[in-house]
Amino acid sequence: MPAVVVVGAQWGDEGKGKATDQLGSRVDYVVKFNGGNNAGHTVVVGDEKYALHLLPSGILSPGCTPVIGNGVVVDLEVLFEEIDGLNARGVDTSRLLVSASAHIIPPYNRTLDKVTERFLGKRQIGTTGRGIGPTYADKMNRVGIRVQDLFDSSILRQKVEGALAQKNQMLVKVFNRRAVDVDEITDELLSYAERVRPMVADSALVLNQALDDGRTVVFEAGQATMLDVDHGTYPFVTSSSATAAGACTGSGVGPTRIDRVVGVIKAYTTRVGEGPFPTELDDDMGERLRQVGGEYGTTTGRPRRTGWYDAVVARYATRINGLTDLVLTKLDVLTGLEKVPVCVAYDVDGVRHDEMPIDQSAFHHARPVYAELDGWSEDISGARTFEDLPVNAQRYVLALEEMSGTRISSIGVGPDREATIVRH
Ligand code: 2SA
Ligand code: GDP
Ligand code: MG
Repeated sequence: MPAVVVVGAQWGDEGKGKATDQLGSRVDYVVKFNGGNNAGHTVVVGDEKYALHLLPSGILSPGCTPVIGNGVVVDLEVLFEEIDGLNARGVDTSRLLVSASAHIIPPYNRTLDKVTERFLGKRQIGTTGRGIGPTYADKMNRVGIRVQDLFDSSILRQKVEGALAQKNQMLVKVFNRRAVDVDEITDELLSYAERVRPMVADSALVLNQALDDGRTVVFEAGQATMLDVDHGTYPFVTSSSATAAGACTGSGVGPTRIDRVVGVIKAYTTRVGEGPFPTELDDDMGERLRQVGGEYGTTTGRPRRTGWYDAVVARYATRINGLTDLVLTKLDVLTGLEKVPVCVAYDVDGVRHDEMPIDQSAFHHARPVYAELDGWSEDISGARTFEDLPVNAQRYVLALEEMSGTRISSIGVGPDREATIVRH
């Protein structure tokens, strides 16, 4: 399995961190290709729990080289906080590579993210407030600042000045804020230059050469299919390409080199932030899933919205990403339920839709059509083979596989690395 892309098949927090970490010992490079420190990946190793935001999950596997690709937006303060935090816990981060072309999240974009949300009022997105949207907007608007700009102070100053020419107008006139000082920002960014310099690489070259040499590379997505800027529930999305194709643009590795695309999917569904969510449960059952599943944001601590498994979303994710495998997670969270509803189609104003409606308004009106599957009461956290699962849990997995259109190659039955059933 030389080049494997790992993506979220729902609205994020499916357990991508654990899925990537599990491939760990067999992997030479783990590449983060989109997003920034809006991500939160929890990896549990024995008694130790790690919450990673900006760093790829491969950082925890000795011998694996973690790479921050060109498609990522980097908050330098957070980068070093995270590195220092891991070093203090004895994790070696010295192999980390950072693309020279990755964009930097300047401090003013954190401010703009938060004030824009406030300004949107009822139409707010529910962002993580980390400056992600404004930084990708700068990239597309060609006023972004890249890692390589840190090594030429006069170019850096010019770029900061260029970006602030527009932003200061907005901050002062629209948001009633103080103008940001060009020199202050330039000096702050320059203060990270020497520390970041040894990590900076032509990561596309490194990764392509690694694949030429037969090495294994995992491309780890942040966020998920339904949060992708093109294919998600726009405008309630993040600002990057979180689907499999993003692995190519965000790393500089061509699509012909990708061998497998793994979609990570929960046995139910969660979403953080605003936006449509057809199977959402606003009742005690929703609260039960939140409590048993520990559904609170890894980055912001926000309670996640919860609901049943949505096979329409699963089929959509299969199609958009060209999935070869699904990793089903958190099956253990459903233990103890008598019946488990699964959404098989939508009813949109009296019309049945077996596939995702083409327009957002219809999706906002979509009401789930449920199939009720039988639940199980036995503790499954110790199951390590498919046959160890109670028969109704087996049937649940097989039904999801059938409805979703991709083979389920592994099943998570607990947060630990070991709490996994590998089928293929
Ligand atoms: P942003 O900050 O611009 O990317 O926000 C835009 C939308 O994307 C959603 N988003 C996420 N959804 C789930 N998990 C994410 N990461 C953290 C986690 C979230 C947290 O792992 O728990 O801690 O709150 C993530 N990052 C972005 C976000 O909710 C907006 O809907
Ligand atoms: P990511 O953003 O996709 O990496 O997911 P998060 O780390 O934000 O959220 C997933 C949460 O589920 C984490 O707390 C994981 O430790 C936990 N987790 C992952 N797989 C399983 C599983 O199979 N069972 C249970 N109970 N928890 C899991
Ligand atoms: Mg997460």
